[in-house]
Amino acid sequence: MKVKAAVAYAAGKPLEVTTVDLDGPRAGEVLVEIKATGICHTDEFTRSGADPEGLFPVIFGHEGAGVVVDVGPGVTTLKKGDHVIPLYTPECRQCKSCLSRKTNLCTQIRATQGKGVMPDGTSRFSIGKEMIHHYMGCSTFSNFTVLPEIALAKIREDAPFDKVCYIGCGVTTGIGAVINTAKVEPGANVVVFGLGGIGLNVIQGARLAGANKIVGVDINPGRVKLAEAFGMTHFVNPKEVGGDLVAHLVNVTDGGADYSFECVGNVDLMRQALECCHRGWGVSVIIGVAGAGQEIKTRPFQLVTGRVWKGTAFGGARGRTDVPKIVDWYMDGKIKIDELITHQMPIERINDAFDLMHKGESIRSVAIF
Ligand code: NAD
Ligand code: AHE
Ligand code: ZN
Repeated sequence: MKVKAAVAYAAGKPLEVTTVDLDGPRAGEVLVEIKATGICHTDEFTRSGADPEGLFPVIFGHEGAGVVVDVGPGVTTLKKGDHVIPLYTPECRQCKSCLSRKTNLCTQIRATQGKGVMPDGTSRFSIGKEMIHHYMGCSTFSNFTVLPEIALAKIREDAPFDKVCYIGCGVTTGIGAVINTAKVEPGANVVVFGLGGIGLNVIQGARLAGANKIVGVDINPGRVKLAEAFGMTHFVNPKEVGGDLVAHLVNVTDGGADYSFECVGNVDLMRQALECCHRGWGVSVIIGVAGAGQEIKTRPFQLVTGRVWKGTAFGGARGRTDVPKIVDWYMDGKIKIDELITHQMPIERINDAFDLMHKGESIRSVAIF
């Protein structure tokens, strides 16, 4: 079938909205009509050329919501008409990782996903004779896409696509990092580096967990009002701190953060996030994705003296199990999403979303088909 998609032909170039050929679903696969998609900083990370796994030409997007329109042979858990959220972290419930109960990082299709193809090694997208890569197994910047059955969470039908698409990455990543990865307890002091689409969800997760001080760190003071509405109790702008930022944060948190979260993708901030943690027990969680070749460093003494460095992907969430519950939380008013979706545009104007991100004007942009 012919579909409408935003294609990235080369790193660093704007996307081009054009007509693409899409093959139907094969065994174990599902054809989904995407109704709305968020634009996450990770899309920009790969578009920019910083992603060592980046492949072109490609259809980006991994934060979508839509409706099942067809299923391939052998699909048993989904049917035409089901409402779904695509999962870049699938949940097969059979691989070593899923069965371990120690991680959400299902390994069933990770290798082919990283190569921009479906599990059988081929792409469903093409333009004429040219193959177009899938992205993170999702490619939600297309009005129709094909995914493996294990990479789709079935959600309730009254949930608005243009809001719950954000649960496909940012909401789940931020809240999940607090609840699943850090396991923040009531009364904890928390520091959040980066108050964008992920960091504000970390703040909302920390508030849900009953944290005491929730300290936000960002160089954009325009983030303060919204962050406070989401639960931030103290704001620190590194540009305004005279002297050492780590010492300042240790002071604000009465001896160091019980938990810190890096939500920017900057390796220098990752170090500061670890080092502002409390001696003996502070846990720092890396969420931000850093570019090819970059490395983190600290004095081993920081770990010898009890600080713990962790990371999280998709907030440690098991997508098919957890995503429908997070949709319920939103529908029941337990978590907020609408306020974070600052911009909406038709897919034809998707490049505006990247411009708004660069200018620091948006939290989340959502493109509508
Ligand atoms: P965003 O662009 O919405 O937000 C980034 C924020 O960081 C902005 O508010 C910006 O002002 C702030 N910032 C930039 N430089 C800073 C600095 N030096 N000090 C303090 N603040 C600074 O991005 P996002 O969508 O929230 O994504 C954040 C990061 O999380 C990205 O690296 C993204 O790739 C990553 N991410 C990871 C996962 C995961 O599963 N691990 C999931 C989603 C996103
Ligand atoms: N391709 C990058 C890694 C990017 C990365 O870490 N992605 C996160 C999700 S970010 C969502 O916005 C993730 O899920 N990682 C686990 C995985 O298996 O990719 C690189 O450095 O190669
Ligand atoms: Zn993302």
